[in-house]
Amino acid sequence: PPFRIPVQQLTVSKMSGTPPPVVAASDAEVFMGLLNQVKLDLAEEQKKDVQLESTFCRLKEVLDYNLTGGKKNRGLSVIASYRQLASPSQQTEDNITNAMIIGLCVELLQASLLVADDIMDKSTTRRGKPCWYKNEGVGLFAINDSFLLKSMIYELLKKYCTEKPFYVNVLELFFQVSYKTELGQALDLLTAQPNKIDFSSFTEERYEAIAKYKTAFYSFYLPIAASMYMVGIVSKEAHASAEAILLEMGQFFQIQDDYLDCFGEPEVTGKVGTDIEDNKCSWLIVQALKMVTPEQRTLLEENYGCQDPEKVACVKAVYAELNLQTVYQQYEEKSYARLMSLVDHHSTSLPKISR
Ligand code: DMA
Ligand code: MG
Ligand code: MG
Ligand code: MG
Repeated sequence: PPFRIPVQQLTVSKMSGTPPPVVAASDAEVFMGLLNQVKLDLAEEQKKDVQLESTFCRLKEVLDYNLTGGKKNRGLSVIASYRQLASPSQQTEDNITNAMIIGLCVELLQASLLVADDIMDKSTTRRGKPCWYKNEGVGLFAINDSFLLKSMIYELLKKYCTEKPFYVNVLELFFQVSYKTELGQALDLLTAQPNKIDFSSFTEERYEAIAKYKTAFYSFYLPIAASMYMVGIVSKEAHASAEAILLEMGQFFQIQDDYLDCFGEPEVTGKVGTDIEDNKCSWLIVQALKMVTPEQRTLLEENYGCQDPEKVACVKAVYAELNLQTVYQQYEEKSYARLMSLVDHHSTSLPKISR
């Protein structure tokens, strides 16, 4: 059959309208069960060197704190897309478990990135709890915890997947995608230097590059590409085709994230926004700069990128004057429709894949 981009697990959804179809509720449970398995593996590991006992205990805490409470969209995407891509003979329990392990690896990458991102963004809450580094006795210790979370990916892959034909492809995928994300985070930070308001760098092109590298590769391309490799789809064309549309979804997702940073409710998003304070090249400021009067631009220049809540309120007041919420809603409608038509287009035009 022609290779169809697995549409079911797409995690982009409009903020209005019906939610996207979800994966089986039991997947999330099995997923958490796997996390327990990983902790048991660590307990085994720990026996090999008594000196590391306290380190492994702590690592289990790091895992518990940072792998729970999220939506797990990225990890569950691996499992859902595996189910759609695998042939009936590939749908064995062993293979599905493998997909879950890779899904857990994607969640580990996400956890590692978020722990570091929250330090760099000076955020306070994540998934409705204090950011990991904000916890008593953690602080900059969290930097090493982020490294450990990432190393866990490779430990897991080694332990459960070395013998699999997809091992090297999936390994390289994680390396490549991590590198792209780190480049994206670097660009995000370079474009948001503290105490240096320079709106001339806040262009659409810069915005798109930041969103693509820091978010789209790891959140959208990675989960689907991993399951493509697992079922044996290795052709460059098939991956390029999937990548094109998945990166666009990633962009949509980051624009929504930027919108929610300012207009979302922390009770719903689980995090308090920091983009205005952090001088970020957010979608909102890029749109605002396209519409402002010279007076409004001056106001933004004087108030953007400061911790002072009054200054933040002043930026938000300019956003309100510019009706940015409506601008966003219009973008969302247009972009959602475009994505759905892209899915239609790509899912029928892709070449047949011989497995
Ligand atoms: C997130 O960008 C990107 C990565 C790689 C974690 P962000 O700082 O806007 O994310 P969040 O709003 O979740 O802090
Ligand atoms: Mg952040
Ligand atoms: Mg960030
Ligand atoms: Mg954000």
